[in-house]
Amino acid sequence: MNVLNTKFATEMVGTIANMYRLGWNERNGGNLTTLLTPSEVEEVLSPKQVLREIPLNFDAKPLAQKFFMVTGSGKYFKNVENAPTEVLGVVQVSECGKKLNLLWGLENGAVPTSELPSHFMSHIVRLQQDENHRIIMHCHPTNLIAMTFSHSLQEEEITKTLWEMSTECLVVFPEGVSVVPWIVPGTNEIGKATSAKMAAARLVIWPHHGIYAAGCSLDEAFGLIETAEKAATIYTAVCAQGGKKQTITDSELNDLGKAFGVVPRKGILKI
Ligand code: 2HA
Ligand code: ZN
Repeated sequence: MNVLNTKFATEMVGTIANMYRLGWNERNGGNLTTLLTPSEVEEVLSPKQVLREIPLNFDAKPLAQKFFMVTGSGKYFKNVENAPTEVLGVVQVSECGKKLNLLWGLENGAVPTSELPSHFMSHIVRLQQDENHRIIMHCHPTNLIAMTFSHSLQEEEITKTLWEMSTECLVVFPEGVSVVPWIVPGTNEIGKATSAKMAAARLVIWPHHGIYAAGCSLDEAFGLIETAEKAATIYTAVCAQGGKKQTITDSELNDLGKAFGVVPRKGILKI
């Protein structure tokens, strides 16, 4: 079997194509990394057949020997269906955690996403929360980014607004959204800030830039961003229509949490 026929590659290509069509990934915007199981990889690749070694400038030791499918730096999500072997790669983190062994893809000298520090540091933190964790997804959804200009960046306030904009939000992300300060992308610094927030929430907003999501599956990470961006889109329309005349009350949001068996992030609902 060929890598491109595997379930993980097919799902990755399909998800990336959907992200592009939703307008979340203009040009080379956004990146996606998926933790693969050894059996998924070893069905189609030999970890001994290393095509290239790629140095890392941060410590990925907690991920030593783990396999990932990653998007390439500077690659366009738009092109994933036509050029999957250039846009995507399969890598294994070396034993020492200081380099990657490229096993497949990233053709023509491509390297993994410039946001690898944020991805790998977030994978490390999410695996501590949930052993089934698999996905880190980053993209640039328009209305969420717009809200980082027009709305308070305080986590409790932006979470509350998103919860109010659509009944499903509190059920989908009861832990709310976290926000990091504006930091230069691609740096270890933004990686540290993002992963620190990932301890408590699967959604982390990068003001004036985009959003990060974590999940145990591509559907979970995609669904988190899709739901938050839908709420942000409703917020945009509500503002354009002149603002709220009524809303879902805190006590109704609390009832919602109880009905669906989720615990809303503390300090947001005043009940
Ligand atoms: O270039 O989205 O954050 C890809 C990005 C950087
Ligand atoms: Zn970005």
